Amino acid sequence: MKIVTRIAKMHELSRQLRTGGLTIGFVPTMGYLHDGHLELVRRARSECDTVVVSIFVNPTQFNNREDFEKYPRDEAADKAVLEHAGADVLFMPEASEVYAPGAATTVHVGALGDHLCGPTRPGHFDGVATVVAALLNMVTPDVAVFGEKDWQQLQIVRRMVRDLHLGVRIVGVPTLRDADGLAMSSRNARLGEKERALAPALYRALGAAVAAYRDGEKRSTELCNLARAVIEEIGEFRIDYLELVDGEALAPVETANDGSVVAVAAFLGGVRLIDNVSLARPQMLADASGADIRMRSEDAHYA
Ligand code: PAJ
Repeated sequence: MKIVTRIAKMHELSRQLRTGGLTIGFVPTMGYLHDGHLELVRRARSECDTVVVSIFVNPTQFNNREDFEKYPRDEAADKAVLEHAGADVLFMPEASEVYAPGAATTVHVGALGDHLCGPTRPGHFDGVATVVAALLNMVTPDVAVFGEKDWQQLQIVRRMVRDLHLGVRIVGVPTLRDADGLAMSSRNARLGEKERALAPALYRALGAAVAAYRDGEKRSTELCNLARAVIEEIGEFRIDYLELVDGEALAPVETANDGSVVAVAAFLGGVRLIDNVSLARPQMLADASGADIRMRSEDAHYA
């Protein structure tokens, strides 16, 4: 695996690969890699001849200095894991080069940034879109792979690529979960033992909404109340939002349909966790009590 840190080198390498007739699949990350990230790497590998993974903890998408500094990092482990996963290039640009002195141009994402995580994280999605646009220009991939775990981010990236004609194909990958249903996340490492045991309630809550929708309940308020009750029963969460939204426009909907997504963000022991599930293609079956959670393999591999 090649390690590249300079942007000019990355440009040169991409040019060489393309001249050699090879396609490039790109997986942008902030490191502290887990199996969810590796699923993206596997997908990039299945789509393209070469796989570039970037690790860059992007300062402009954090809402405060402390959250940025506390973000977990483990460069040595990440390198080993990527080597093992068969990534061809690890791209780790320096913040001083990504944001050169005097850098002033940003991407503003518009209305998609106003919903869900937007109100609690002002400027976050502009920071994400700006760095993703910059990384896409550095790597110039044919395909870029993102996780559905960050549903809003995925929709925003898709829209940006379309609006700015960036000429890259965006591929979304279903959320990878631990056996108890908790969506894998670098932030899970910050949960204490007790919180870690409680955290899967988020997934059970989404499961309760999905189960009710399948049983014919279409009223958004009812579906959200059912999900909210599962989380509130635990007593340890502070819910930021729990909403049923249109899967593309991200605006709340009153009546659920197959294009709806139920999404949640909640604080648990100082850690902000997010999760979501699409009503049309739920990855799980769960009853309202959470007693019956099974991964459905045919759902786990939709395109
Ligand atoms: P990061 O949180 O490191 O996530 C990198 C990619 O991995 C994102 O596309 C995310 O959706 C995906 N991912 C995370 N957990 C996942 C899971 N459990 N299953 C499937 N995919 C998962 O998202 C970012 O970094 C940054 O915002 C970034 C796009 C790199 C821009 O800085």
